[in-house]
Amino acid sequence: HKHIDNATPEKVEAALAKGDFHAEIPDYETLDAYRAAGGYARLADLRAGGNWEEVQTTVLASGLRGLGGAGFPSGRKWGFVRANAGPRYLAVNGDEGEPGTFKDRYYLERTPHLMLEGMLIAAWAVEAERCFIYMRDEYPAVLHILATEIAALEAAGIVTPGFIELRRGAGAYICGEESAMIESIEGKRGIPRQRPPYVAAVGIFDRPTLVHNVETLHWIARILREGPEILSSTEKNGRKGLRSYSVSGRVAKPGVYLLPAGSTITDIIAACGGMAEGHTFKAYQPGGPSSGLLPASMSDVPLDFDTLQPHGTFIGSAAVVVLSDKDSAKQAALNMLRFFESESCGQCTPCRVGCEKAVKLMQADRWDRDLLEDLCQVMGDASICGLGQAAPNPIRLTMKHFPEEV
Ligand code: L3W
Ligand code: SF4
Repeated sequence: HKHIDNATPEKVEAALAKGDFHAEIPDYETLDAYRAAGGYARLADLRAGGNWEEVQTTVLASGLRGLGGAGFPSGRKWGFVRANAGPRYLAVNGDEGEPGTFKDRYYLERTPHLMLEGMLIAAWAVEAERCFIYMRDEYPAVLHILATEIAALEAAGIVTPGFIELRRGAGAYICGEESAMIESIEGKRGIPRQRPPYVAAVGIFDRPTLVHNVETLHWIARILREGPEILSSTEKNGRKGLRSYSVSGRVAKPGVYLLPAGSTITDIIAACGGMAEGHTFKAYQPGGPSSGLLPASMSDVPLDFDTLQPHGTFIGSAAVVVLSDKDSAKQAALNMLRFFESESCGQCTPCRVGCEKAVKLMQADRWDRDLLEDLCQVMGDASICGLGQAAPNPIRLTMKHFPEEV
């Protein structure tokens, strides 16, 4: 980890020019090491005569759901894509732009071939003709690792040259939204499309496209190697499976923690070695700024898909940020809306104008709660994509749980 901290693109370019790039990249499992441990054997078996529906049944049995934020049952997407005539494409969403989310980077910097084998298995399952990996440009070490390992896969004859195409994002949060990502892959400005049609029917260059998040593919490879039980056998607080929480903020040891999916914030803080010295737990963001803030008093809620809906929020990509008595919930919520204002693609009025208005209203000493609620209603109801639809969450939850601050 220490090798890539603070690694800016300039720093990496300079290191590349000097020929000492290796100082910047972490030790990771190369193709040789991965194959020596049995990697790509499952892919070879499937290509030699596997049944895609059996593979789909295994993935569904694990309970795996999309780990980019929405939690759509992963195996079901394969059927939607296959229902449309080829040629079909596959896209890996590696844009990981949600503030506080760094699990995809964590896995790619350690075991990139789990994602790559998962991708090739999914590509086999839907008979995709090409795979596009859309990778966040702010992850130069990951880009280097992927470029190197894709070349190694080609040299080993596991994929034909050109079958996998590595594309760099240019730093827009909205390009992590799947249809904006597809626009960007096509070489256009990344703005979300209206749905339906879903990308499973009309995706890259209007072809049926399977879109999976990096971590989803990582688990597909593991499920097929180790069995669906690696996810389905863990149970906690009535929830099944595992969740990779990206934890930051006022904890002793921030990082990625793989814990039971039914974990509460109490469990997560404990896994991080407790609160940072001198800080008292006050509030937490359960899943990115789109999920807003919950108070410390709600520390017994399992942080999983579906469990947060009754509380007006969601787990998203499990980006947990812990706030302490030294932090202001009001300032944190304002910061979240500033982020949305800056990252709104501007295509629809409720989001473009709504985020800007919300920031102005939230800068007041006392919030105009009625007006903000009105604005939240319009943004939630009438925005085209998840950015504008979820932007009201930090406003509403802060008014509900921290009324004394606003
Ligand atoms: C075929 C249908 N396909 C749904 C597919 C759809 C997509 C997936 C989920 O948002 C969440 C959001 C953000 N036929 C289908 C179908 N699909 N119905 O299923 O779709 P959807 O629309 O529920 O969600 P989404 O647009 O993928 C993702 C939240 O995540 N979020 C997360 C950000 C995470 C990052 C990151 O860094 N990893 O940026 C941010 O807010 O609010 O709820 O594939 O096509 N009938
Ligand atoms: Fe763009 Fe915001 Fe509309 Fe999404 S909700 S399409 S980000 S303007």
